[in-house]
Amino acid sequence: MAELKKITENLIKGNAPGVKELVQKVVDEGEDVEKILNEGLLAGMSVVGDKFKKNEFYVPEVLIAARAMKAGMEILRPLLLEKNVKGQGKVVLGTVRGDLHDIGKNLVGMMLEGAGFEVIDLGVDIAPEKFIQEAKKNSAEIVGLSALLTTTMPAMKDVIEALTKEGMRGKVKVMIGGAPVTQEYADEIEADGYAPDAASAADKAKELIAV
Ligand code: B1M
Repeated sequence: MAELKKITENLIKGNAPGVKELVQKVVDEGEDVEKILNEGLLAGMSVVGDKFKKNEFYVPEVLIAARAMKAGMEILRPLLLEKNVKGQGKVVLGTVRGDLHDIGKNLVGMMLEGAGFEVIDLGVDIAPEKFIQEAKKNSAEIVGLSALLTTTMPAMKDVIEALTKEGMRGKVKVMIGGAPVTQEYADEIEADGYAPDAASAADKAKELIAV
């Protein structure tokens, strides 16, 4: 659909009003909301991510694109939630201690919400005790940890160790992700799941609560 391509192009350019208008238009025309999310918005964010990696885009461009993504999501979020009337479960999500990166984590949160999860987003620079406190308070099924720095990856292990100490490892699954994080690292620290991107994070979360 030409309109979805236009959404992608406008998102890459960071044109938030344009994205909002186009998303509303395709919604009104009856396009499938998941298709708009995947083939319109997320396709754009994926290009933005690639351009980052190649140093063709810098921080301001990403932030502007993320704002355009948010503008589109404001229209899609309630529709996606409606589609998944039955809640999948609760995810306590945050960027680990010492780490202030939140663009990817926010995308993961959006995708999880889109897949029907209730997301309790704690924000950035979150201490292990806070993850535990919130997981308990909300009876969360999953704790989601994001890290973008090699120096903050060990903080993920700290959360897992703290959960073990609290006797919560059997009750709550731990999913990890972030640019430097790998499946190998997830295995090493005994996380329950790893996802390389926001779309697969939603799939992985569904998988984790199914077992
Ligand atoms: Co920072 N930064 N940064 N930065 N920054 C990186 C990560 C870096 C790779 C840049 C570089 O040197 N090339 C580098 C890390 C090097 C390393 O450790 N190996 C780096 C550094 C060094 C730093 C500082 C130390 C710089 C300094 O001050 N000297 C500093 C650290 C601050 C801190 O955290 N304590 C810093 C600061 C910043 C800004 C504040 C300027 C800004 C963050 C703004 C914000 O987030 N609000 C920033 C940014 C924007 C970046 C880059 C350019 C982009 C990160 C991003 O948002 N990517 C990044 C370079 C790069 O990646 N090319 C860089 C887009 C986003 C959609 O992708 O976050 O990977 P990503 O998320 C993906 C997946 O990883 C996955 O899904 C997401 C969507 O598909 N995912 C999960 C993420 N979390 C997940 C959780 C899951 C599952 C999947 O389950 C729960």
